[in-house]
Amino acid sequence: MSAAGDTATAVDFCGIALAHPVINASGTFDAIAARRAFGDALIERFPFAAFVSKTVTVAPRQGNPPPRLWELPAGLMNSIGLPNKGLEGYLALDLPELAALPVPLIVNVMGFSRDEVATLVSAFAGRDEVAALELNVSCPNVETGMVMGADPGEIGRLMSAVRPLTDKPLIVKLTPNASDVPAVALAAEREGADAVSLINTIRGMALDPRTGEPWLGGTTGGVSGSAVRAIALAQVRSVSDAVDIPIIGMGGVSRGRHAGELIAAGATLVAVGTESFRDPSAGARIASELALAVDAPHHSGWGPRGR
Ligand code: RRO
Repeated sequence: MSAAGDTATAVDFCGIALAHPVINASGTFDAIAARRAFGDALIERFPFAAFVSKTVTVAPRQGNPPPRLWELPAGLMNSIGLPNKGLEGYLALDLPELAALPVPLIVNVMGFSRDEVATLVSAFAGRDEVAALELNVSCPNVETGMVMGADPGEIGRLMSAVRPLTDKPLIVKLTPNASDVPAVALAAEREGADAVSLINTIRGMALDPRTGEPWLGGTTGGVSGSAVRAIALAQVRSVSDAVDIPIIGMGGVSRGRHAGELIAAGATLVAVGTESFRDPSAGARIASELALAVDAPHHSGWGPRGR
């Protein structure tokens, strides 16, 4: 059975109709490159119910120097450093291609100040191709030095600055590198966030065995994959206890069962990240596995957490 288009798996997310609850994590699936590699087969069997694009910043960025990846026994560590064409380049070159995908488009943006985030939100506010915006708040605010997503006060001020700029759903992508993630989620909700997504990667480091120096060009990196799944589950559960807005849960999902567990912990949607690097069609498989588990007469009891 295919999950796509099956009314039993359809889900409403902030007013956006989705065929099933599985989407991609930002930056883990290059739909433009995949279209070139797989042609129309990608469009006919698109693996996700919505597409979240890689983070866009106001100015173009080269990203971090290599090496950018380090494989872990149960995951991956990245230090990609936000390479992207910048807002103008995205609007001119990427948006037309991404708008042709057969699913709603969510654009992930990051600013290094509240003004930059406001510029990005305003730029997409009137674009009909864009269904929702995801605010990546994992970077330090250049004005305060604080990581925006680590501090409830920073998030509250950010949201009150950008909320009036658009009617589109605003999703705040929470960082797990914060002492009180539910408090950050609650501050976002109070100032008008429509949803939160979590977890982003967890800060880690690897040393070059020959030199003892940091392996990654960016010194530290973000850990993802199976290694973080239990942490994601705990954080989704604690954020679900704190807020009433929908949650996109992610972190180490490679099976329908893992998606079902995040939904049981309070997520409305589940995002697949690292697993898509191994298998670009993983999203479709996970959605089908999830649908089979939920539909089975003797399923193991996963179900939404009453939201
Ligand atoms: O580009 C990156 O290095 C990156 C980003 Br913006 C992010 O949000 N999470 C991550 O693990 N890497």
